[in-house]
Amino acid sequence: MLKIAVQKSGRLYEDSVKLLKECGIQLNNGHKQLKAVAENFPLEVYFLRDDDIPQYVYDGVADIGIVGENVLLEKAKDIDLVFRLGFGKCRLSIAVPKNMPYQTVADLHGLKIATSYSSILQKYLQENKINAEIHEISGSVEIAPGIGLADAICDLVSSGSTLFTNGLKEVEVIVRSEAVLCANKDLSEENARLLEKLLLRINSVKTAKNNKYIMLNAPNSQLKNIFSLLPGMKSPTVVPLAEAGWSSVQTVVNENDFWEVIEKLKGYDAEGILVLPIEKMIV
Ligand code: PRT
Ligand code: ZN
Repeated sequence: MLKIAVQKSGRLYEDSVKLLKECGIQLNNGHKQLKAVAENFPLEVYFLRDDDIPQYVYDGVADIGIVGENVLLEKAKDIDLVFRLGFGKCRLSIAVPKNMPYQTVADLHGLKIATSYSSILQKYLQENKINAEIHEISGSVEIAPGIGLADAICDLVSSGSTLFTNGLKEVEVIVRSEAVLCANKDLSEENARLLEKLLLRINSVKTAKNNKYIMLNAPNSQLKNIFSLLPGMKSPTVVPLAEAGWSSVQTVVNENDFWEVIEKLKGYDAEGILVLPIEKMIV
């Protein structure tokens, strides 16, 4: 039985549970309980505070966990980062009052910086040879300069609106973070095998999200040009249409290239282009 720790409530809870669901794993009860058991996969889910997850995984109380990379770095436990999950994206940044002149990192010399990430910040200051005072607080870091508790802050930022409403500007990005799957270094053979199985499912869910299935009609004279745009998984599927000289082409296109490919396809007389989401993709 594989044991996974996920956040009990907060920003990562919903996406973590959704990911398990998309992997075909059904849980028998919600996060109101400490523990849930999957009905159709040998998996037990523990709902915990995110800050505790690296320690639980390190101790082997949980075999794997889903946590922000920022927490993983701050706690610095000897556990493996197995997979970047693509949600919970944010950055850990230094911000100063917006009217403070700031040019380079050297301007942080002698400042008092409030943060909940003292270990990451200390490392960053050392690497940049900055002599600044770290003031550790556990929450509401963004109000520290306004109430005279600190000169600057080091906190998580996503949209930047919290900094803006508190009269602060972001001046240095220390790390970029997203939710990650982490794992104990000493998994039993059985659990390592279960983790492989789970990873195959996570991979297929993620790959599917990054790709779209395209169907289109095109004159046969343009097929060569169209194929050069569509790498597909191996090669596109081509089916002749009832109308002579025309074919239906079906293939998979990466989300990043999507609009560019569509524009070029139209240039090659493609018609009736249909775009469908893919639920799972096993490559
Ligand atoms: O109760 P528990 O201890 O489990 O939760 P928590 O309150 O410590 O964490 P939570 O739920 O706030 O965040 C969990 C994880 O989400 C973090 O560790 C990050 O990996 C990730 N994440 C992504 C964020 C943000 N985006 C984020 N914007 N965590 C916090 N914030 C906060 C930030 O601290 C600041 O107060 O949101 C505010 C800034 O947001 P913007 O959009 O105004 O820039
Ligand atoms: Zn927390």
